[in-house]
Amino acid sequence: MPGRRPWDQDGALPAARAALLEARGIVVLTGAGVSAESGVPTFREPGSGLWARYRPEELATPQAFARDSRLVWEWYDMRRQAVRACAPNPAHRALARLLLEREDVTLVTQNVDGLHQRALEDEADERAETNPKDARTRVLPLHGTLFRVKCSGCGRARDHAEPVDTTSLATLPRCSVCDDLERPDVVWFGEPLPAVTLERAFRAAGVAEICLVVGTSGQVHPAASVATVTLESGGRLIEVNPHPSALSPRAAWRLRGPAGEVLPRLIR
Ligand code: BV8
Ligand code: ZN
Repeated sequence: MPGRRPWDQDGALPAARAALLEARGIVVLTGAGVSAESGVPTFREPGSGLWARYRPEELATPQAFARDSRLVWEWYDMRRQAVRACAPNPAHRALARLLLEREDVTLVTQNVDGLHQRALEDEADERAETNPKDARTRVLPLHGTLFRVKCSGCGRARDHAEPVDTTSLATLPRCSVCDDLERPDVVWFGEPLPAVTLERAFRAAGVAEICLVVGTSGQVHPAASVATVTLESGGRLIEVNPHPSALSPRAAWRLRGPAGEVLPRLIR
């Protein structure tokens, strides 16, 4: 067929589109791949610089922060600056439209870049008639956000987006209440996910007829098991990913293309 995208050879896209339209209840699970076309490097595709030298599993841990807070903050400050220079891509915008148009859609993300939230504000600004307040509550950031910090001592959290001077321990952010070191308010390996957020994600997944899995290798738990909850309650998976993932074998439709191209066509 003329103009067919390489990733839509087997005609899975129209079938997946129909399933999405007919579904009562949709849960979306996204990972780093949904932000790839915004220029945010994913975890497992070798980037450049600091990232290539260290495995995220080595830096995104409480042990790494206790051992070398300066180095961990250097990695996070680099990522914050990288993300600040990025914009939501058509994949984020398509998912924001889905959230605004359907109250039975919940977006569960593993990403800490805040791009889904920015896309939702951008889409809502362009469509004055919608009420983004409700949609905002249906975006569940399982692993926290780069743009908040919390005290490693007393736990006090606050929004924080300005650059951090990571040249020495003495210039890292400190809590104004107990003076302990502040850390990025993200969930590190070995740390529990925010219980209420995770419970809401599992509840939405349990009543969803479709789980739309976008841009995740599906290797990190318990996030990846959001998809399993939908399957176990009789729902089906649609996967959008140029490559196979740990969830691919259980997907009813596999759309092997970049999210920025596929999602605007899947969610028209
Ligand atoms: C916990 C925040 C317990 C920080 C992150 C053995 C077996 C099972 C589990 C474990 C195990 N050993 C340890 C565990 C538990 C561990 C875990 O799952 N480890 C994995 C590595 C095996 N999990 C934990 O530690 C969790 N906590 O279990 O606590 C507990 C309970 C109670 C009390 C105390 C303790 C915490 C996990 C959260 C870690 N934090 N992020 C930060 O970001 O800095 S994880 C981080 O990595 C992300 O958030 C995300 O979850 C993960 C990255 O995965 P992806 O998003 O999938 O990205 P990836 O690069 O892997 O893949 C990108 C995909 O995109 C690819 O498939 C690619 O093909 C695709 N793609 C590329 N381009 C595009 C695209 N797709 C579409 N379009 C494109 N253009
Ligand atoms: Zn404190």
